Amino acid sequence: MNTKFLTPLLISFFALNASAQEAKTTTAGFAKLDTNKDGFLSRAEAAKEKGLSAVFKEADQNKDGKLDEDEYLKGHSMHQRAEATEYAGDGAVTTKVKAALLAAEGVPSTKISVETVNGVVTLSGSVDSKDEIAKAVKAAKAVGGVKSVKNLLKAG
Ligand SMILES: [Ca+2]
Ligand SMILES: [Ca+2]
Repeated sequence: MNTKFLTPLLISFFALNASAQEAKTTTAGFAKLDTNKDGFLSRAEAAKEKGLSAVFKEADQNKDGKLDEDEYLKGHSMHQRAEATEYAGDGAVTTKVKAALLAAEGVPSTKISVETVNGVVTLSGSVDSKDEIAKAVKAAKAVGGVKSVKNLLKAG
């Protein structure tokens, strides 16, 4: 057999197979949410997928108050994207807070752990004095994108 002709055939076969597989997985997500099997997702059905409710109205393009499969796929990628953006935001805030602590005078930045969830920064760890805690909190609060600072730092 001439492999020169067989190889591209095989490649296209696998490519087709892979995309069919992907479509099947997303459709399975829709089928799982559509508990009454009417081919649409009501608000209550959509609520079972985390983040989908928030984009429901936007995803419901024909404004019939329910999502068909295409609308679901659109909504699904919308909230996936929104979550990814939010996550990057928190990561950036953590980086900026760490830099601010490092730059702040009288703050033992290496002893402080920084965590950010939806813009809320949590500082934890043990430092030497209450003065250091106050300075660390002040420096963190001054960082852009920080909604509030939760202080779990201990002195002693
Ligand atoms: Ca349904
Ligand atoms: Ca709709």
